[in-house]
Amino acid sequence: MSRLNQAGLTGLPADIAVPGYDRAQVKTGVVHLGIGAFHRAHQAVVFDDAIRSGDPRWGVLGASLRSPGVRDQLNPQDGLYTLVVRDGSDDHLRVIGACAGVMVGPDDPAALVAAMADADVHIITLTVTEKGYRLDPATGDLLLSDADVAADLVDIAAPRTAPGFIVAALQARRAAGLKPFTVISCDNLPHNGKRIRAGVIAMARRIDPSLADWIEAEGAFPQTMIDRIVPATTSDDIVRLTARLGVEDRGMVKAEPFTQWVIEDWFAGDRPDFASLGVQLTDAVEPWEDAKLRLLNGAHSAIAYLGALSGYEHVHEAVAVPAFRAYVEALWDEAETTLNPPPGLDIPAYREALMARFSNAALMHRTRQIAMDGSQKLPQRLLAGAAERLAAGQGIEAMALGIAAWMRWQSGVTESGEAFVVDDPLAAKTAELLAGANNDLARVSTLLSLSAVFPPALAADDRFVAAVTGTYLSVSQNGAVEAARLVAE
Ligand code: CS2
Repeated sequence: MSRLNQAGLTGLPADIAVPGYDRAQVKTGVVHLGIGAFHRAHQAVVFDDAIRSGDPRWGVLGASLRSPGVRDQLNPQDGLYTLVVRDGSDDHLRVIGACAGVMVGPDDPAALVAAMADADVHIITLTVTEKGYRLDPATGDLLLSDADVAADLVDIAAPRTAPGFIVAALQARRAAGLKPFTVISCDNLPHNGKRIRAGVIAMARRIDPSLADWIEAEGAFPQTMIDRIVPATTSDDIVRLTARLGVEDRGMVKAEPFTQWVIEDWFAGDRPDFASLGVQLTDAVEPWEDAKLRLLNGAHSAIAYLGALSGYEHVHEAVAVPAFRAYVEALWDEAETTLNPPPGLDIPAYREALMARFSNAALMHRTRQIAMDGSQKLPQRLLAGAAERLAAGQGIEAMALGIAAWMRWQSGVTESGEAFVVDDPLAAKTAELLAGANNDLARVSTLLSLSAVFPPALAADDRFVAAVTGTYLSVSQNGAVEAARLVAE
């Protein structure tokens, strides 16, 4: 089966949108670190829109910092891939042309640094997942104990980490008399811009203090809120698309219709006319970010653990269970009181839209995909809101159930007894802690000692401990569905 590529674009069925511009004229203005499905279905589409609207400066060079998988999907396809938007009726297909190709960091780190230091590059976007920032999730400090961070500090010319690549490229730009690029973090981290900035400056300071000063003074690290549900592509998705395209597209991504990008209005140099591309520019991203992390992502994580434990493979199946649906509403009732909604965000309408998004059966979003890396997600999705509610003297039963479900997930066995691999950077640590605990109370208490996840003050709060322990016992004794029903009633 031949692959999607530039030469074959004209042979695609007429109902498929293709790049209507001359790709040979497109310059690389963006380097994206961590080119997974989310970038391809979200930011790259905005850059593709920018190019379509007549500004060819915004081509994207993708980079993978770990494996060559995406390079092997996209480079044989001249960087082209299909965005499949699924709303439950017909699939809407569009071939995205913004991506010039993919480089793999570990193959030739210096080449990627050189590409990032190119004068045409104005923006670095990143989706390297929470753990890719190499920051302690609880304190936000650069993880000096991380072997790759240590290696970057010894040899920044051949970086391994995302902050390392940014520092190396900024060093090269400064030496060449260029301005810094704008670094736009697109991960679901609170204060994502501040975090990557802190990591980059902390690393730069250890390498060359004057470089750190320059980055502090001239760099721009806007905070962002990004939103689009992009489930991992399955082989079935590719087979279905092949039948539509007549060629195989191994780089395809599937997504829901909804998409949103809010960016803090802070840039070091050129950028596309974001406002005309549907991107919201604002001075205050935080209220948007909190609303999204605590409503969408908080419910996603809670429902992922509860659903996956009780055998629901996909999000839409889990939220169709009345107890889970009512529980999500109860969780939102709690989370809502911790928010300071920005003008333009109508929380009841947002909640209603979210439930409809979760119910999108065409997406087939796996609960186990969302369950990944929970130790990195819990703090911003559930713990921060719980701490704020406790400080205000409010109850946290629904939030506690989400946290307890994460704890129960660390056991690596579902309610029906199926064993699974806990996919989390702290999995070895949680397994070690749990091995020393022989009853539910001991399990909760040992997991609460994980200071990289639970801020010590919260873990020591009797109300927090009581709520998490109570809901954990309920999940363990009643099962996830009944535990959710009890919390929601
Ligand atoms: C999900 C997110 O996998 C997860 O943790 O909660 O990827 C979610 O789909 C996106 O943040 C939606 O914008």
